[in-house]
Amino acid sequence: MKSTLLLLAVAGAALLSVASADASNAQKQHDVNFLLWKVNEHLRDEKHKEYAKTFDPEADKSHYSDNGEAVHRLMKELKDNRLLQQKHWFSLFNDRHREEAIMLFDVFMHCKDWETAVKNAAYFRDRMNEGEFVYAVYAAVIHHPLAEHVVLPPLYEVTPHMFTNTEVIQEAYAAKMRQTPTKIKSTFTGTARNKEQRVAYFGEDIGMNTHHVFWHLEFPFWWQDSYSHKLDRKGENFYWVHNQLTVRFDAERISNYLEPVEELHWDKPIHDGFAPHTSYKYGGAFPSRPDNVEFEDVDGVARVRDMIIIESRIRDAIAHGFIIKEDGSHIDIMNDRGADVLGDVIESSLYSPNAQYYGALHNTAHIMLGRQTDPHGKYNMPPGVMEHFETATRDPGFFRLHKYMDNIFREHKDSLPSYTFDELNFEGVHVTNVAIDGTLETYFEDFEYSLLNAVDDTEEIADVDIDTYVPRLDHKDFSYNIEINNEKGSETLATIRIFAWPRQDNNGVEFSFDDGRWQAIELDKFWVKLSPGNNNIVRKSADSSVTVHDVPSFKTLMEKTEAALSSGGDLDLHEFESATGLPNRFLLPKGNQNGMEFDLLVCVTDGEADAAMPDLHTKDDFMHYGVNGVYPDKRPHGYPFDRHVEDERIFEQVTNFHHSHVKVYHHGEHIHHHD
Ligand SMILES: [Cu+2]
Repeated sequence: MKSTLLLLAVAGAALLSVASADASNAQKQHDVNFLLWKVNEHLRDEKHKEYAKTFDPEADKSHYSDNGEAVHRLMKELKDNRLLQQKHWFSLFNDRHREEAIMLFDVFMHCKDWETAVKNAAYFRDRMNEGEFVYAVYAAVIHHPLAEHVVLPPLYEVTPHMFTNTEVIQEAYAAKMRQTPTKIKSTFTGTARNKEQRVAYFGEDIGMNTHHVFWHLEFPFWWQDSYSHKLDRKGENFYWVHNQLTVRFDAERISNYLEPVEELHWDKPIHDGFAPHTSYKYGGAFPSRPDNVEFEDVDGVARVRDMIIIESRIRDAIAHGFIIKEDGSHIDIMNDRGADVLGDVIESSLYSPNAQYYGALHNTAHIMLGRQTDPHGKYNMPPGVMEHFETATRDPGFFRLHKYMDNIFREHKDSLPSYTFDELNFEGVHVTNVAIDGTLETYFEDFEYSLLNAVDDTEEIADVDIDTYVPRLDHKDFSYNIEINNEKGSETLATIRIFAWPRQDNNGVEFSFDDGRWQAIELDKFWVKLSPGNNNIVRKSADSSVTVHDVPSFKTLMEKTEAALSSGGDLDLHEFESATGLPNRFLLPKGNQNGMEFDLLVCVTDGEADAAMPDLHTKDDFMHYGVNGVYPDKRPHGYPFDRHVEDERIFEQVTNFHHSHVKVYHHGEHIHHHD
């Protein structure tokens, strides 16, 4: 989601004046499509080819808002032959790789007009590592105001190796050699002997993986405000997006009769091993890890001891209620801002007030986990799945790591005072009934995507379709039917927050309210105007503001773009502009045959007091994880269940909340819609 606010506030007059002479949406979409199409091969667009050959990035510095500083820096690295070679793996967690990718991103961000950006992209695509190039283009399209309406093609069709099993990729290469159109079945990794396989559909879902990548692109840990603006509540968003992955994964586990994830401990073995069955396009297979590996120090990264020290410094800060800044002064965290500061500290991002002291618990832990197969670099293994946002959730270790960090956040949140009746009460507003129209029912459906960009080819031979199909969790459409009585006597702006959590654990033991609420899954959040008297609000599951819809396939995107270009018509891909958010398919946890019980909480709070911007009740696609310069909801993420519940009766006493029980069914049917 690109920001218009941001465009006005930061980019200023210079940008607006060139924007009028700017390329059309269809032209921009065409350029991005072709820059990312077959990214490991040569450029295919004639104009781009010409740019790559003849453009001199430093010839006219007036096209850059920094007078060509960023491009000069990158050109110097190129001329000095310091850049990572092509046809080599790329990892964001490799400091040098990341530095190079960001240098290119920095060039894009300083291009004052679209054409200059495209010329640079074509030029550097021919000369830089492909992984770095893709990363820089994705980050720039997300953050550059000039790319506001550009839709990024599905990442699993741009770099299919990062999403697809090795066996399937090998078959794709064979199909390409034979020039035979092929549809290949993909299955999840592991076997029935491994109970973790029961939830592999979650960690290996290509849409969920894309969501994870996109979130980290919207809120990069390497972000500096000088690129354009401050990322609002970045640290708190970090906590929340991973909290939601953690609690959702546990709900999937309970759906499949598995115990919730155990948190990771540095001084205990990593119980579950992992065989990724995934390979780099260049650089061989992702390393596997056997069961019950003891953590070892990783050369050049960290000692296990360092991790424990960093953790205890963070826990100390939580116990003290303040973070110590680099200059020795204190930041109070005993308030709603606390989680934001802690998020910056724990990830850590460049927003961390003291990375020297608190380290980078999350990022370092990702690398530590990723390297346990070859901690001393004896076997020259490439980075593990944990070192890529695309692949990290495939490893059950990911969820153990995030449970561990989530518990640190909980320690902080639980140290804050509970909400009181007066804080939660919305005087004169009563939720009188909540019903579900339709049934809460999930199923698996096969989904097809193209592997064309995985295989090598030549321009002379025409493409044949090479696709794979993979089962994905989805749910039937349903609506919430909410009755609200407004006694205020005038129109009232209200926020509606919908949460659900599993009623019982995998042994059938009921969760206490306080444990249940910490596992609250955010299903939706929206603003409405309540009329005086009775209001009947019907909210569709498809409209959930925490989810996004599937982006069209790369092929469809290209066809639509070319059709718009040749007819001179408009290209409106508005609904796909932001891919940050869980796939809507994942709104409901899988549930089970008997109906898995959930507590359903509908909370209506004061919209006037909550809203960080006007007219939220007229917007339907504002939310996700919040960018646009300002996060729309002033309340903390997870409100009102983010704090320790001292006395759950309060939640039954406030009439603006509604608590009921619902069941989510899964009948095991599997819908195939390929040939
Ligand atoms: Cu993450």
